[in-house]
Amino acid sequence: METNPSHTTTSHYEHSSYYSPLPDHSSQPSPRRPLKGYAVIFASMIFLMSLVTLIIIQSPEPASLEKPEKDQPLSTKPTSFYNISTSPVVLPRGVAQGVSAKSNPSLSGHHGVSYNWTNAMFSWQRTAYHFQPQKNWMNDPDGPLYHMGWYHLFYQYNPDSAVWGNITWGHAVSRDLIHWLYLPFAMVPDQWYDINGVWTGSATILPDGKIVMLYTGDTVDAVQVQNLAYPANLSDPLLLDWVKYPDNPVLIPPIGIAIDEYRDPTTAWLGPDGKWRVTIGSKVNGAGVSLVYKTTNFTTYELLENYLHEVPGTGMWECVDFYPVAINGSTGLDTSVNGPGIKHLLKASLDDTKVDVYALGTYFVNNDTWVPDNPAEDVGLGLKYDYGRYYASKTFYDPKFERRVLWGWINETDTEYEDLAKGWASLQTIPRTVLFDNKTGTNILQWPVEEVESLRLNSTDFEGVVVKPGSVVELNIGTATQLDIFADFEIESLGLEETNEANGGCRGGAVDRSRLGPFGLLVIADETLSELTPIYFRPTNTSDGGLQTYFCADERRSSKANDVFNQVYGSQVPVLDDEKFSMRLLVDHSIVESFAQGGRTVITSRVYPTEAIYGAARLFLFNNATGVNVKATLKIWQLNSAFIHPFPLDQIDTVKPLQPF
Ligand code: DQQ
Repeated sequence: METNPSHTTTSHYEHSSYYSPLPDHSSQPSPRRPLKGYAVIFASMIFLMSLVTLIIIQSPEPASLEKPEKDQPLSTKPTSFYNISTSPVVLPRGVAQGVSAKSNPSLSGHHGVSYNWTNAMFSWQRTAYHFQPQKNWMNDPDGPLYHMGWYHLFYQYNPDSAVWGNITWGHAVSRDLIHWLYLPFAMVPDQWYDINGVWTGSATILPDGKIVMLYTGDTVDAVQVQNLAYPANLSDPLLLDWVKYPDNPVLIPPIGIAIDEYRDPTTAWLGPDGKWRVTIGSKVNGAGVSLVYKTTNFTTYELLENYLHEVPGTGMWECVDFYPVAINGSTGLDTSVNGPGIKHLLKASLDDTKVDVYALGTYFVNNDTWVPDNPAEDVGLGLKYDYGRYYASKTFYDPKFERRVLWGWINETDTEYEDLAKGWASLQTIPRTVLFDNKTGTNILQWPVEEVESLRLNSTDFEGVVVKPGSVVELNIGTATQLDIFADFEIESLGLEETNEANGGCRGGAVDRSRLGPFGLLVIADETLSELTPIYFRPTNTSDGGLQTYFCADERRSSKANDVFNQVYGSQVPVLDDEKFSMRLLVDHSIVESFAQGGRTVITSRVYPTEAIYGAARLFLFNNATGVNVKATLKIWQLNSAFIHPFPLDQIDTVKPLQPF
């Protein structure tokens, strides 16, 4: 990590009037556009433009990111569903049916929309390149798979409403994980064993190409059971028709497991004894546990005496995922791969706190147990996939590009009354590849699939933009609602004495100043900074002379609306000695997916601005450190919208792409 001034890069701005305080805020720093062959003209233009267009709102005071009256202490409670109302008591939807809370009742306790939302505001919130259904409610991704040239995504869906209930499997297909075509529902709740909901499940591709789908059904008596389904016609690339096994359920809660704490079977993996293993999350005496079954035919199963793993105090484990990662390698691994040079990742979605937690460790196939590398960082005690609004994730192995791809559900933080008014709720993240981080050896790297780059339009470069302590600098990129942002930051010490930085971390938000931070970007901000979402680094000195860095997202001033949840999210991120502080952000209207240090720490933000929308949404750099200048280099692409529409099934006979390629 570079903590000393960098003297190697000379920015355009260092020789311009960049540091001159301007009388008003009407000008902005000019972007540097890569126009090959016009470098001289371009440089002159930049110089001239910089004289008139640079803006720096420079002040000895902290950058004005937070109005004191809006300051709220951070809660250490789960990110949602707390302090919602005292009168009347509103039970989060889903809890009564033996599953986790799904949407937010009214914050104020009354059954109506409390902020004066307009249709224009609601329309703007809908994303342009993330997957979401045309209307109504969606939650977990289910059974993602690749088959005959098509990626298939199934998802928990309510065909009737924008709140959780009547859960059905929605189905969509894509050639590239970005552009999607909606298909008819794959499975609806129509049998005694799933009449209360076709809940979450996973796909297993057998060596002969057959597809096995295991899913949880909520029975007529609200018992959680596991069911088997398979495609009616494997030679149909669209996998339109699904057959539920006539002798379902194939698994019922075993003795000692509560009937409503037994769900979400994983993709199966094959052991050296020729038997498949499946693991299912549950809870025993407050411990999150993962039961293991062996099977040869997916219709009959043997329950193993031991758990794959358990962690006391972590509560019900939903949506367990279990897969190998290569210690050295740039490709993903199919789920059954095992042997030297492989670690196994165990992920659970914690029902109590609504976070997806994981740990890396070793899988012992002789007794089907998994042991974490670091018991202090066991599942639920250490790392999260994503420190923001993110839940119920699931991976699959993509044989086309030999990669493991991770899907996650981004839920809403407004109220369900607003979701009903919008007519939709929730979306999926941009799919992310998962690799072991062999530089740190302690975490995975998540990165948007490269297909998202096909959405890139024009780009703008900024090089060596110096941001002084207490400054905000607008980045003049035009509309700032659909972006792919790469930003590197270096810090230049001003030689000030160290301050007491005992309270490191994200807790105090973007206004919590210390010598080395925070600094970063303000996204989805309006020109007057009345609404903004800082995504930032906050390094602090450690007692041994090193640095500890946090990566954070502060949503507390993201919206003027008083009926949406917003808080500060974030966690530590390793920044190695030879690394700059680097972040990549995918901005898509009300969603910001933020990746620090190549995807070591990830935060998904869900924001509902009222002013910083449409053409009023802007992008800024900020530096709220007291003792360092920050030098930022950025490349920012505008992103196109994705094509996400119903499949033209009436043209199916003539649709060429049905042929695999
Ligand atoms: N969602 C499903 C359950 C799962 C939960 C129900 C996680 O199978 O445990 O919609 O969000």
